[in-house]
Amino acid sequence: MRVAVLSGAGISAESGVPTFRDDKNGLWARFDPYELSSVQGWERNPERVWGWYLWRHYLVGTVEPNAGHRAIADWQKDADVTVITQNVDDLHERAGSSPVHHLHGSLFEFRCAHCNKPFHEELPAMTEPTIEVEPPVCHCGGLIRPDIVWFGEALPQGPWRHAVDAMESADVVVVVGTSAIVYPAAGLPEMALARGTAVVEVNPEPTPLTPYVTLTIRESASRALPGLLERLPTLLK
Ligand code: BJW
Ligand code: ZN
Repeated sequence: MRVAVLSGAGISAESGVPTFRDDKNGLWARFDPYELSSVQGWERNPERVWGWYLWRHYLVGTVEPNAGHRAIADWQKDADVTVITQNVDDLHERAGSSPVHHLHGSLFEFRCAHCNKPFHEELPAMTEPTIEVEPPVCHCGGLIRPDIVWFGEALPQGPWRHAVDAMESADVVVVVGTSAIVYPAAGLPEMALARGTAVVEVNPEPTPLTPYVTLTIRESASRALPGLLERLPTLLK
């Protein structure tokens, strides 16, 4: 059985990484996440955006993958499983999944916002959240930014191609922990459904995708994913 997994922030929530739309507690809760993750937001206040990403970069380094990430890595040992994630953390990789196709970039890669040159220098550790921090400056004078896909930016071609191929060749698509509202990623399960492929949604809450999927499992990722692959043939009968 060929399986494609599309994950979102919900799979990392139980590891302690706030989801994109539900982070009501952090220092940045009073700011609009759409502003913090857009080119306009960066241009208006790069110090605030850099502070937010530096904090999340630190935070992700302090947490561990959970049973949901580990279950998917286990599936890859026995079946043909393609992992596509919208997440910018590295928890799928740390759980043992390989390869992982990151549609929205990585919290661990940086580049110049002006000349695009990758930036490999060590970053100052932010062990306490700090609302505004000066970003490093490239040799060309441009500011260093996270290599993350912000609103209004194109997705990286390689991961996108892998994702579309996976939707076209999968026997079943498992969509886990995403609000399914950010395009073009949210269009991937739609592609599979249009081909008649079974789509299973794992999410404690309904999403705009829910009415169209083949099967909904309204549980958290860490409860639903362990053992799911073995149960799928029966569940989809
Ligand atoms: C649990 C759980 C548990 C909780 N277990 N589940 C129509 C078509 C195409 C595009 C557009 C369109 N309309 C508008 C657009 C543009 C825009 C868009 O989609 N906007 C929408 C908001 C309407 N899209 C873009 O701008 C994209 N680019 C683009 O379209 O480019 C065009 C272009 C082409 C050529 C040249 C130039 C341009 C880019 C989108 C980039 C998204 N980036 C972000 C931020 C960066 C990463 C970061 O900093 O984190 O990526 S936005 C943010 O949303 C982040 C996420 O990856 C992404 C998806 O969020 P996700 O993962 O679904 O998280 P949440 O928080 O929303 O949901 C969590 C879910 O988990 C919930 O459902 C919970 O219930 C659940 N959950 N606990 C399981 N334990
Ligand atoms: Zn530069």
